[in-house]
Amino acid sequence: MTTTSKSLGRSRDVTQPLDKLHPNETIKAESNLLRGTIAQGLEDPITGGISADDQQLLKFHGSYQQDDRDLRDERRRQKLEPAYQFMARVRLAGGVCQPWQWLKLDELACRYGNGTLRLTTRQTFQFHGVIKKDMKRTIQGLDAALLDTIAACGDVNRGVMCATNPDFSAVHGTVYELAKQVSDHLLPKTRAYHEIWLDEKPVAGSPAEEEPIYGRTYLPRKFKIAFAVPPSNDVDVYAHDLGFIAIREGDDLAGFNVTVGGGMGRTDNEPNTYPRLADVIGFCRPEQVVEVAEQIVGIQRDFGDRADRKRARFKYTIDERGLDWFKAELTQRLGWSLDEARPFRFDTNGDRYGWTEGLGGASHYTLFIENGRVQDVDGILLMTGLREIARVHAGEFRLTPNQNLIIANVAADKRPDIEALLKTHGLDGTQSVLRRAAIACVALPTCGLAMAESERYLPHLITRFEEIVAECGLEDEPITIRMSGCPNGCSRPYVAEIAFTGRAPGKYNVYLGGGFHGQRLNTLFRENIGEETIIEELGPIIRRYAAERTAGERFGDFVMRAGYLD
Ligand code: SRM
Ligand code: SF4
Repeated sequence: MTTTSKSLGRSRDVTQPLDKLHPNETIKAESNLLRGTIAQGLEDPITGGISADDQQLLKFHGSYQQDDRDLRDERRRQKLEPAYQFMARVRLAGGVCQPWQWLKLDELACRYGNGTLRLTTRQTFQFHGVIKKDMKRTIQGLDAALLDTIAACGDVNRGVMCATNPDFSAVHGTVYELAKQVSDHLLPKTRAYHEIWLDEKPVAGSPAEEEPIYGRTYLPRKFKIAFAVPPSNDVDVYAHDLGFIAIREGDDLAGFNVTVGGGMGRTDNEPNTYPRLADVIGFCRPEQVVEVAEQIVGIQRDFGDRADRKRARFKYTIDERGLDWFKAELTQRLGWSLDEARPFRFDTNGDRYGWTEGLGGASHYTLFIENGRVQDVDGILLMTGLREIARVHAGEFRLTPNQNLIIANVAADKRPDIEALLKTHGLDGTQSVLRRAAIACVALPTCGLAMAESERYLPHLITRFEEIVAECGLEDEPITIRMSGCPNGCSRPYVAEIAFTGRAPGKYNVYLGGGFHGQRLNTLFRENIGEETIIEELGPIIRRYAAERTAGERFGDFVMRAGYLD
């Protein structure tokens, strides 16, 4: 069997025998453009799950079948099938949503999910714990809020990220519009989503459906795009398959430096999988962005590894064939060359908290949300407080790549109301600088790939580190700490100054020395260690940093200079 795909303005045939490729290629090719038997599986009352093939296709619809891992052993003992449930991820370019949409998301999470909303490291919402019979209602509820989950997961371009703080510069709005345009342009064209979830009926006699950008086997693997606006690298632009770094000329947007080949995922003990920082390959003008994105996606579609999914990300296509090959291929497809990359400077990949003054008299409040989980717990009434804020807020909400939330464009006359609501619900922010610079992936109990806790454990570990930094006077020093429950790196740990990746329950690999603004990968420091050893190993390094750092020296830079990683 062969697959055919076309790209804008030209057509390219890819001839690959499916039996030599990863089985997922056959599932995609034979899915009738992502329909499979998902619709039938949703109707099947015998099981709370769907078939294995449909689980692969479901990802393209923005959802994963999961099971509650806290209940796994007990259910097995009782000879019951696992407690199947679904995660649904909203596609939200640049992380912007309106207060009325927030209210709808909140309502859906309470009615069909586990009563929490999860803000992700790619600026969107996830629902957890939706059972099969409620999946359709959840997606229809999103549709009513003008939201969807199309291509939020799967082997396609995912939701496009965009620098968050709207007050950084006048160009921010233009960059956000471009991010949205790229996100929309690269959406799959199949009507499968509308038919399965929204009951759209296929129109009799309409021409055969096509996927003009992807072809019917889509991409070899997921593909991720981010837009950064210096000096903030909040999107961690070097961690994405494709990145655009805004370059300003005065108050105007001149264009973008283009970055390619970033990615975090790795597998322990498989050295041919590794995190990679993206390379800056040149500069394009704003009106060229969509074309550049489409052609780069086309290169990955045609040359990415479709046999070995562990090597199927774009970063490996680039390393296999070389950056020079890639640039020549891109130039040939574009019919023109990128210009020389232009100078730029990042200073952080973190968020600024509290109130900031925006352009045109509006202000913005960046609210810390520990590990992105919106819920009411221990006197911090995030879920309730944000619901109340959404009821009075006239601006918009912006989700940050650090799993936080900006209550954006607050008009001067509304600010006292928002301030009062933040206070009454315990959201006016007293966390340490260290805690605010930390992020953790979801991991247990929902993530099927987690080897150790992350979201549920990092807050406790941070408390241990808070004691150390307080003791040596580093309370005001933001050291980036990121934890992932497995080496896949959903919290982008490999660019953190201190990172933990799960190896087994209670055991982590420890990485040190990432660049403060995401510009340098960290290095493995210790393997498979538990909490007490972590504290014993890292405590003295932090104390020495407090005593010996030079002016302005970041923790990651110090660790390198002091020779801990030699
Ligand atoms: Fe991720 C798989 C959660 C951002 C790299 N990621 C998963 C799954 C779907 C587990 C699975 O495949 O069964 C996780 C669902 C857990 C759950 O219960 O919700 C999951 N990833 C997340 C989120 C929710 C983490 C978070 O705490 O915010 C993030 C959702 C982002 C979004 O809104 O789209 C999330 N994942 C990332 C990032 C960060 C980024 O993109 O900026 C990465 C590293 C960058 C990259 O892709 O290289 C990332 N996730 C992975 C990988 C490793 C991919 C690889 O190249 O090897 C996997 C595993 C896979 O794809 O096989 C994965
Ligand atoms: Fe799951 Fe691993 Fe991603 Fe954490 S890093 S959410 S454990 S896949």
